[in-house]
Amino acid sequence: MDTQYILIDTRGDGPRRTGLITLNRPKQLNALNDGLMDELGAALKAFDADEAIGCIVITGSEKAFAAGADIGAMAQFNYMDAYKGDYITRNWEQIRGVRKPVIAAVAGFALGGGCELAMMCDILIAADSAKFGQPEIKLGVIPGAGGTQRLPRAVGKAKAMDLVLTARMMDAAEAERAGLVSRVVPADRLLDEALAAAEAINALSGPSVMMAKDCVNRAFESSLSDGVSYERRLFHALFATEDQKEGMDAFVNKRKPAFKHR
Ligand code: CO8
Repeated sequence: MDTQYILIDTRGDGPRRTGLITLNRPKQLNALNDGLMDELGAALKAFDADEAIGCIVITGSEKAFAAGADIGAMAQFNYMDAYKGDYITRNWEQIRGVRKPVIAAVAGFALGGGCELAMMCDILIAADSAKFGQPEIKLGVIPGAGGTQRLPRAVGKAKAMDLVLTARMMDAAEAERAGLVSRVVPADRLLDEALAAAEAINALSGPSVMMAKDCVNRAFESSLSDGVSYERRLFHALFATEDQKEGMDAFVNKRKPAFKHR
């Protein structure tokens, strides 16, 4: 796939590899324009469909994961431009359809749509240089790709209101304390840590990984009893897989499992 705004690569040498997507508009701090979002959507779809890929990592540059949607591209929009979604607002929810785990490896600015993109990922690993924020209010708008919904679910109402209403940035340590990110690592270790997490997931059973992701996401969409019941159904379903036989037999016989991802 020819790309202008992202770099696409694969990493790892096991039977399942990691799909690596690097946002690459460095001069604009990876501001998210239509071209970038189209390429990102297509790359995610291709990796999700590729049997040889177990996990996907999205990263940016040292200075910015992404400093938000492209403000220049939006500046002259009228209501119908925004509402019809032909530009800038299209393609933003592609990532939600990805069934394999997606890890965001965030260094530098993750602002506005950049923070929203990171929050759409399944695991968020931050460099100690990372800065998160939803500064849209300073532009006379509000977050438009889930920031007002995913941020309070991640950090609670108090901090979400603080960030969304004052537009202040939160550093990596505060983001970790608040529960927005799962780990903070030195900036020069960021990609290695994210790829190591991806490798660990690649070695596991594909069906159980996809169903685990599905179940955790369900926790945000359902009542506790519905979520637990959904989890129970998928737990039962995994007993129909070859990998469950292999995983449990390997444990009982004290050997390493060789998952077939079926
Ligand atoms: N859009 C376009 N260009 C940008 C953006 C952006 N979001 N952010 C930075 N740039 C450009 C700057 O214009 C500048 O370009 P140039 O060199 O040509 O002047 C270049 O990147 C470098 O930026 P700065 O010189 O400003 O660098 P600083 O280190 O001084 O500051 C900041 C870095 C603090 C990140 C600053 O650039 C900034 O505040 N950026 C804007 C952050 C922002 O407001 N983000 C929110 C955007 S709105 C949004 O994301 C809504 C998402 C809704 C999606 C809805 C989908 C359905």
